[in-house]
Amino acid sequence: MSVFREDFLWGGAIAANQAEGAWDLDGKGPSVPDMCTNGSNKTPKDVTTSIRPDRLYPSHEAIDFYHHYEEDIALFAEMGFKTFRTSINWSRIFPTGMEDTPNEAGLAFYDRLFDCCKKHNIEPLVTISHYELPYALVEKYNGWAGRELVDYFMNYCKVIFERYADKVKYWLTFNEINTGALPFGSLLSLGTIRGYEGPTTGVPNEPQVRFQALHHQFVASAKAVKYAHEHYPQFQMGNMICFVTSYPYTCNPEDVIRNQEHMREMNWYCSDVQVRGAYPSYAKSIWKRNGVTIHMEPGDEELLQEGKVDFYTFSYYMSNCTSVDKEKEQAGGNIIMGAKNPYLETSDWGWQIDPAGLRYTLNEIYDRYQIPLMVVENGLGAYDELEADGTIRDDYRIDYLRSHIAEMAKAVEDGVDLMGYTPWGCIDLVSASTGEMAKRYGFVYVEKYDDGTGSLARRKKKSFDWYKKVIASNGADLA
Ligand code: BGP
Repeated sequence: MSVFREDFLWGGAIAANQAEGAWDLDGKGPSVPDMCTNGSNKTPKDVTTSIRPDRLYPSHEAIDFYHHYEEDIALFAEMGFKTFRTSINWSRIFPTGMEDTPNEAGLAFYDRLFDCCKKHNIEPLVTISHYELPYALVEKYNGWAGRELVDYFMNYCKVIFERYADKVKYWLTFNEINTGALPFGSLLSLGTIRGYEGPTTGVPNEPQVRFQALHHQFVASAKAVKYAHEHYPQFQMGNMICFVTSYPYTCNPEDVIRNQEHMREMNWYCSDVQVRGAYPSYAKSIWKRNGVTIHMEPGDEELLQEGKVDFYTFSYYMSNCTSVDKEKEQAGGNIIMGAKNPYLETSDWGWQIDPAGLRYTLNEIYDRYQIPLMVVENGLGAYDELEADGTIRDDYRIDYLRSHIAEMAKAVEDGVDLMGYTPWGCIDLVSASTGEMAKRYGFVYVEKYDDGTGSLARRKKKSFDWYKKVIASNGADLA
């Protein structure tokens, strides 16, 4: 018996810059990820201020989804996808972000893509900005540090809302907006890297700039939500948080307090603004800790209140622990490190695998906000082996997904209103953190390798048929 809603949105997720390729085709301008070279599990990517002919830039071809989307969407349809999460590449629509008129060829691509989804009865779920700021906005304004970006973002939103009003109903404003509260966010999320060239681990980390830039994103998100509600009542507008649940390492009250601070700064700060429409009471203590003063313009507070999202979405890969003991062994993780949890195993990339943490997280979020939730990223980045007979036996991925879906079911039984589930990288794509192809998440394997070679051929992995069965049984059959 399925515990999930009858209209549960099963699907998968990708982002334009990690999949499309065609980085300079049909009028597209360069975006921040187009300036990032490849890295690895051990070596960080570099970001350059111009394109170097001797370097490899994985987003430039990626998996060439731009030319393979029909084949790929057909594969998703075969698995029974009800929804497909992707993003629109801002610099395909406005190559520098600052033009008066949009690039028709870019708009036409997404017409074809959404029409193709429709043909297969797949509902698009569109991230408006997924780690792909036009690079010209970095050069001119230091990315979101410039308040001007609010207006440029609105120009972009108005154009895509109007163009795709009949094709897209579900929208997310900014991918993992809360990464802007962390040093990592300076690069992909905020683009506050003007003039910087070097390893992505060394991008400028100025809390004053980050938190102010994040304020601009809050205002932009609220404006977009407000505008959508006023003009397109059929739209459902969501936020998107990189949720990294953290547990106190011990029951020492000092650990518990430190963990609470960490949970607020990492996970709650941004969604409190986007869901409740105002900065939370503890925001002042975060600003103080970071030595930050936020400059607000008249009307900002009203705007935040008027632009509250309709549903809450988040990525969940792993969990962490917080300890006041600086000597505690550390574990790696998505965007942020933490103390190593002795009860959990880790992925090949050191991320701590915690399915029960997803149930806990869903309950925590729903208790706080009581609006529908959706898990829009989850999955296992792993090394896959393409065997001589062409099969990829990814049982480890099936185990990961099975245990997370089972915990989602428990959360639904706990009372959480869960709308859908789109595991990350339903087709192999470029890793956001390392630029690798070897870190694979997909149900569909892509013959593309870290050195940029590969036929780009698509192959079904073992998990493909497994996920198809999960969807067909509305999550009841996880065997
Ligand atoms: C999230 C991003 C994605 C994605 C995913 C997996 O933080 O929203 O864009 O890539 O993490 O991370 P990675 O690609 O580094 O394995």
